[in-house]
Amino acid sequence: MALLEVLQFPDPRLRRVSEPVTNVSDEIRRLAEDMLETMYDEPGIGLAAPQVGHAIRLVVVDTDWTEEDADRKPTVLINPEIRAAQGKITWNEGCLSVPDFTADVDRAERIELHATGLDGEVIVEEVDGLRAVCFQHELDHLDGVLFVDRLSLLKRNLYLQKRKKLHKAEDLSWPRAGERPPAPPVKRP
Ligand code: K1U
Ligand code: ZN
Repeated sequence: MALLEVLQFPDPRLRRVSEPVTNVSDEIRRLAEDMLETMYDEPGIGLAAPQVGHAIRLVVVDTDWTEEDADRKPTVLINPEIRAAQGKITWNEGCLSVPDFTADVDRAERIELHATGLDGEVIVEEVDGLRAVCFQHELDHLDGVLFVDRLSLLKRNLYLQKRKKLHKAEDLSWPRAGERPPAPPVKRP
């Protein structure tokens, strides 16, 4: 098993629409295992394949686990689809690809999700609350949608400004300890 790099906004690979999985190969099984390891390590309650650079419709979730509770109930979803949705819920969401930012997002309160499991079994889940929110967040990733896209323009701009400030602060502290300072500019004759 291996820890994978989680792509960060604004990486354009997060914006691709993912392709369905047509064959559950050993490679897909290994990727699902690595995604689960990465999700628990980050830590997170979900992870979609595009977040680790694979434009395929594969998602892992575990909405029950906590860092103190070793009891893990991972779910691997291949080609997941939301077949029914009801109600409205507002949830304060985060995203492993959008660090240092959370915001309230409106989602369907209750959904019916259909998918295939790693052994080819049909998965049908009728869920609400955090699990319903997490499924909708992860399925958005498969269509290149991030939770910041679901915010008002005002809130999204607040995030972009915060991000700019953070990056400026990082730039000012460069070069970091141990790093070589930049070469002086080349003088023209
Ligand atoms: O897809 C992702 O980026 C993962 C994301 C999923 C998610 C969180 C909240 C609402 C909807 C979807 C995360 O897991 S962010 C981290 C997080 O919420 C969390 C981490 C550890 C314990 C509990 C929650
Ligand atoms: Zn996310």
